[in-house]
Amino acid sequence: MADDPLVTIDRHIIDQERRRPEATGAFSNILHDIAIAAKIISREVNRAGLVDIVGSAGKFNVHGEDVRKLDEFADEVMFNTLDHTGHLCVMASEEVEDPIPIPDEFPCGNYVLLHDPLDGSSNIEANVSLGTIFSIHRKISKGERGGLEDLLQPGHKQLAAGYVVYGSSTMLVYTTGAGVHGFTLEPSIGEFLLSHPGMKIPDPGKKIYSVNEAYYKRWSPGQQKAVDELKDAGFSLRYIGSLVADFHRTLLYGGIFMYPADAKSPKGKLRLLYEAAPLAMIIEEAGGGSSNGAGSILNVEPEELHQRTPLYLGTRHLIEAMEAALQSDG
Ligand code: AHM
Ligand code: MG
Repeated sequence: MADDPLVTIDRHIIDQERRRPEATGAFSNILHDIAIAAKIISREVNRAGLVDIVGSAGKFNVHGEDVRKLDEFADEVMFNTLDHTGHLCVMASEEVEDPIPIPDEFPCGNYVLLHDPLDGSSNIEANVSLGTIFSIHRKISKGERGGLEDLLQPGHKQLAAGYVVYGSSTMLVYTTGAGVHGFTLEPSIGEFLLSHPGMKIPDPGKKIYSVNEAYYKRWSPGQQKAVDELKDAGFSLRYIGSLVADFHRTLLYGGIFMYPADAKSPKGKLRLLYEAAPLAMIIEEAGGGSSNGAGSILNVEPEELHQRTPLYLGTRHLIEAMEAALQSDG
C-alpha cells in the first residue's frame, strides 16, 4: 500500500466533519452533491467544442432534442442535484431573478445555497476556462421554508464557499473555514483527488495585476493612479475575462484581481452574493485580502439578491494599498 493514500473529496469532507462533533452530516452531503454537479457540468463543458459539429452554434444539445444554452444547463444541474435532498431550505442562482424555493414535495433543511452555475460562459467558444462558484449559509428565518432573509446574509456568515474551474483540468477548491483545499478531477476514475491541501496565496507573490484596462478612462483618479503605480513597479498584466480563471491564478501566484466601479457602472459588474462573497471567503482564508474599495467584501451587508459590487481580491498588502489609493477619491 502506498504511504500517502489518495484523498478523494468525499473522504476529505468526512474527515473535516469528524473534527466538528456537532456536525450532523447534512452539510457534508451538500458539499458531496455540489461535487457531483460539478462533474456533470465539467463533462458537458469539455464537450462544448463539439457543439459546432452537431450544427447548433451557441447552443447545447442535452438529450438530442432539447437544445439549451450551457449556462442554463449548468443551472438545472445544480438545482436538480440539490433540490430534493432535504438539506437546503432555499437556493439562489445568478441565472434566476428570484429566490428558488425548494419544491413543496420535498422537505426543507437548515442550509442555504447561492451559486453562479457557469461564470464566464460568454467565453465558451474560445475554449477559455469557465467556472462554477458557490456559497453556503445557515438558515436564519423562522418559517419552515427559507426565503430572501436567508439569502441576504453578509459574507462573514458563510459556512462554506468554493468554486470549480473547468480548465486544462477541472479543479474544485473549497473552504469551510478550516483552510482552503483544492482537488483535481481524475477523469478516468471520476473522482476529485486532493491535489492542493492548505492553499495559501503567496506573499509577496508574483507581480501580476488583473483588470479590464480598456475601461481606464472611466475609472476614478485614484483607481487610475493605483494601476499606473503597479506598472511603474514592474507588474505584468494578465486578464482572461473569466472570473474564476483570473481568481484561480491570483490565488496560486499572488497579485491582485480588480473589477472596479467606473463611470458607466458605478456599482461595478460582479455580483456580491454569487461571485464576490464566496471568492472573498476563500482568499481571506488563504491569507489574502478582499475589498469593495472601502473594506472587506465579507462585511458588506447585502440589500438585494443580485447586488453588484466593485471587487478587489489578492495579496493582502496589494489590497490594502489599493484601498489607500481609493481613499484619495474621497
Ligand atoms: P457573465 O456573468 O456575463 O459571464 O460575466 C461575468 C464575467 C466574469 O467572469 C469576468 O470577470 C467579467 O465578466 C469580465 O467582464 P468584462 O468583459 O467587462 O471585463
Ligand atoms: Mg457570473
